[in-house]
Amino acid sequence: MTKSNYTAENIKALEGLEAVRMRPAMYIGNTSDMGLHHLVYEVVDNSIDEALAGYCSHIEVTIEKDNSITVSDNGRGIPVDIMKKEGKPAVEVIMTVLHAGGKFGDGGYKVSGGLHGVGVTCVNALSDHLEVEVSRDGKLWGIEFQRGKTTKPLYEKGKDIAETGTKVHFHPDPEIFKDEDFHEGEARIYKFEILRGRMRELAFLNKGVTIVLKDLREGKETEETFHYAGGIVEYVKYMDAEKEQLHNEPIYIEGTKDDIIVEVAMQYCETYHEMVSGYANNINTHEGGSHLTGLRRALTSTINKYARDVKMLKEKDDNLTGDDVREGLTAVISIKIPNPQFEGQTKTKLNNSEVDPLVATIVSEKLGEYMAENPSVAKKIVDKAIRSAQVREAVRKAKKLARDRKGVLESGGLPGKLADCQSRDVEETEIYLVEGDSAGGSAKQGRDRKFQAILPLRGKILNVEKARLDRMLNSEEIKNMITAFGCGISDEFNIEKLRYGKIIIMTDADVDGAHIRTLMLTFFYRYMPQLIEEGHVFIAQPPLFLIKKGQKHYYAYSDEELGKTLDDIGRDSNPVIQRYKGLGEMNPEQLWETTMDPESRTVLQVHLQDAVEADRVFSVLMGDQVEPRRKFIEENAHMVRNLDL
Ligand code: 0RA
Repeated sequence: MTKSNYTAENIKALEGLEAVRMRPAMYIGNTSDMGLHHLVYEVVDNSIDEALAGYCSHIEVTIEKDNSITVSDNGRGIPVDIMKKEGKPAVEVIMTVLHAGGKFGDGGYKVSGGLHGVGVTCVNALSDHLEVEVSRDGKLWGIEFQRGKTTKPLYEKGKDIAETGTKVHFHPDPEIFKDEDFHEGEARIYKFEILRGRMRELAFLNKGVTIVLKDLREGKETEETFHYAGGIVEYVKYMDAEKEQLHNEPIYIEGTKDDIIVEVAMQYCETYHEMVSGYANNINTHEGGSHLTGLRRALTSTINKYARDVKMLKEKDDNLTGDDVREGLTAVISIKIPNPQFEGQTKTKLNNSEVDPLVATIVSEKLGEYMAENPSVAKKIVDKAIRSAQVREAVRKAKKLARDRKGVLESGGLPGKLADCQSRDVEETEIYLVEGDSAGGSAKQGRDRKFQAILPLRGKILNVEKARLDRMLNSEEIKNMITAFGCGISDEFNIEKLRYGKIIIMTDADVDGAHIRTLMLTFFYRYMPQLIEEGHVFIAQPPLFLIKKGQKHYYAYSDEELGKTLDDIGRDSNPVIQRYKGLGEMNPEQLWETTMDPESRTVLQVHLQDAVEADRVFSVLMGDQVEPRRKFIEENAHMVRNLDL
C-alpha cells in the first residue's frame, strides 16, 4: 500500500465509525433487543477466538448494576505495542478502525467473526463509554473511549501483573438503543435469559471453554457457569434429555480436511421427527447450507449401504429415504471454516460448495466404521428407519383417504357423528371436539346450531397410550376429524378448505382429559401445524365447581376462584359445592352457559411460539417416559390461561 493510498483508507475507516452510528442496523442487524445483545456476542467472539487459538480457557460475562457489560478472559491480552503505520497502540487501532481486527492474527484465522463480521469496533462506536484493560508483559494497561472516540489514550494502570488477559467494559449508548416497545424513551436493558441461551450454546460448541455469566443488578443477582468437556455430544444429550434414546451415547464424528474442521454428534430417539441443527463458525445456520446437505447425503447413503450389506433391506425393497433415516434423529453439525460464505434472507445459510463433499466424505467414512464396530446400535438404527418407511406408507394411505373423502364430502359425506352447523362462514363457525358421547349429547342440545358444530370423540382415543402416529391416522376418531375439518393433512394441507374458524377442544378437567387434549394437539402439531400457527385451535374451559346458595348458583374454574367466590357470597348458611368430575355431569343448559356461550365462556388460544421448545414439550408429552409427562401435565393442566407451546 502506498502512503497516499493508506491515508485514503484511513479516512474511509474514520468515516466508518460515523457510518456505524448513523446506520447501526446495517452493522448489527437492528437496534432492538437483538442488536443490543449482539454487542455482547461481538465482544465474546473475540475471547472465543482466543480460546480456539489455544490461549484462553475462561471467559466471564457480567451484566453490571448500571446495565453495562464486562467481558473478561484469560487469553494473551490484546497487543498494546505501537503500530508503525498508524503510530498508535494496536489495541487502539483494533477498537477504532473498522475491519482492523483481522490483521492481528498470527496465522490462525478468526473463527467466530460474528454474523455481521464487524467486530468490536462497532461495539465501541455504539457505546457511550467503553474501557479496555489488558494484562500483558507484566503490566496492566488501560484505554478509554466515548462513542468510538479515544478519550483516554493507552496508559499504564498497574505493574507486576503475573497473569494475562483482556477485559472489555462497555455501556450501550442509550441514544441508540431506545426502548420503543414497552418503555418509550427509556434505554433498553439486558435480559439474562437471552445472554444465557447464547453463552450455553457457545460453551457447547467450544468444548472445554468455561463461560461464567453473572447478573449484578439489584434484585436480579444470579450467576451461571457453562462448561462442557464433551462439547456438542453434551449438546445433543441436553436436547434429548426428556426422550427415550435408541442407544446410550451419541455418535461422535470428527475430521479435518483443507483447514476445515468438521464435528458431528448424533443420537436416535424413540420419537418420530428430526432435529438436525448446523453451525458454521459458531453461527447457527438456520437457513441450512452445504454442511447440512453433505451430512444428510452421507447419512442416507451410509445407512442404506449398511442395511443392504446385512440384508435388512432385501433386493426387492426400495431404498430408505432421507426422511426415513432421520426419523427420531437429533444431530448437531458444527464446522469451523476459514472463509465462510453466508447467504440467504438472514445470512444464515452456508454457501461454500466445497463443504458438501468434504462433510459427506468424512461422515460416510466414520459413520460406516462406527456401524461396522457397533452392530447392535446399527441394527436398531436401520430397524427404526424401516419402521419409518412403513409409517410413511400408512400416512400416504391416510392422505389418499382424506383426499377421497373430500370428494365424497362435496356430496355431503360428513362423519355420521358430526352434528354440523348451518353457517358456512368460517368467520363465525366453530367445531367442538367433545370427549365422550354423553357430553357430546349435551353439547349437541346446548349449542347454537347456527354456528356451532359438535364432533363427539370416544374416550377410547385415550387408550392409545403411546399412539404411534400411523396408528393415530388409522383411528376412526382421527379420520372423522380430518373429514370434518376438510383441509387435508401434511403437504396436502390447504387452509382455504378449512370448514370452521375455531376448533375447540373440550375435554374433562382431569388428567385423562388433559391427555386426550395432548393427543389431539400433537396430531395437529405434526400434521396440520398451520392450524395452530394461524390461531385456529382453542381449548374450552369447563368449570370445576358449581356453588349453590339459596336460589343463586355460581361457577368456579379453579380452586382459587372457588375460594374467592365463597369469600364473596359468604360461607354461612352453607353454600352447596359440587365438584364436576366430567363434562357429562352438566346438563345442556349448564354446558352452554359455562363453556360454550361466546358471551360468557373462556377459551384458551393455543400458540406456537418457539418451535424448538414446542418440540421439547411434545417430546415430554408424547414420549415413553411417563414421569416427566405426568409432571408436566400436572404442572400445566389447570394453570395455563394461554397455552404457549
Ligand atoms: C490479536 C493478537 C493477539 C491476541 C489478540 C488479538 C486478542 C484479542 C482479544 C480480544 C478479546 N480477548 C482477546 N485476546 C487476545 C496475539 C498477540 C500475541 O502474539 O501475544
